[in-house]
Amino acid sequence: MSEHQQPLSLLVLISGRGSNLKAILDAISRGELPAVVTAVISDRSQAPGLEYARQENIDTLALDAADYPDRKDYDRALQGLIDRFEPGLVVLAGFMRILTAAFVRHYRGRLINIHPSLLPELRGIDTHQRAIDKGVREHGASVHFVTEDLDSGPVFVQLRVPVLPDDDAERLAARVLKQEHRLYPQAIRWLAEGRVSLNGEQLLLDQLPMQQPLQIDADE
Ligand code: NHR
Ligand code: GAR
Repeated sequence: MSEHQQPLSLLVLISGRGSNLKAILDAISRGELPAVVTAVISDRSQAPGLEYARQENIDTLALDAADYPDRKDYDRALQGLIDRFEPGLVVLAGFMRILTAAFVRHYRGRLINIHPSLLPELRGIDTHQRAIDKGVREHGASVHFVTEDLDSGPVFVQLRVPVLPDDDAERLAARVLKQEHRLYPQAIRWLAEGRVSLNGEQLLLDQLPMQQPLQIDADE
């Protein structure tokens, strides 16, 4: 990053543990990511990741779906909260709620997700068990811009891990998660540096059309 560049302001949405949030904060602390987390919002008030963010003196908010009649109202309220912080990028990190089309359109090009599979394989939830059931030899994680169609927005970076003969879903999930913690900060770094962007339907890498997702190597 150049000395003069503004850090990218991130608003992180979580539902649970928040280990990807922690990986992002750690990368920022180490000086590896020119960004700042301005707030963390969860759809579950008991999410452990919220407690962690509070300890780090980050603004936290919980927005309970039970308080809203439907998804549209919920997402409108969520959008209102998010926009108060004027984030440069909205980051889904283990966020487990499907978002409405209007919400997703509002943040087009500045809303990303990390998904635990090699997209377009295994969209949706429970990906690790499904990878094992299918008998695939490779699995991994993908970072994509979020669009209306679930887990179908443009993928700009992926990381592969092997599926080993003795794996159960838990072991495989742990192997993938460890690599997600390298993948997500790196992916956000490319956005923060302006190297990767979305122009209409087209992904750009250094202002040129990107033909296929970047690949990061697993470190073990
Ligand atoms: N919203 C849109 N419009 N598009 C995407 O690509 C989205 C999205 C919201 C979340 C993350 C995604 C993932 O990485 C994500 C991508 C939740 C579900 C789901 O089925 C599916 C995919 C993802 C997140 N949620 C159920 C729901 O009814 C609830 C499941 C649960 O609570 O266990 O919202 O996998
Ligand atoms: C991560 O594996 C993430 O890829 C996945 O949930 C986990 C969240 O962990 N996301 C989804 O499945 C989205 N539907 P974390 O809360 O410790 O970051």
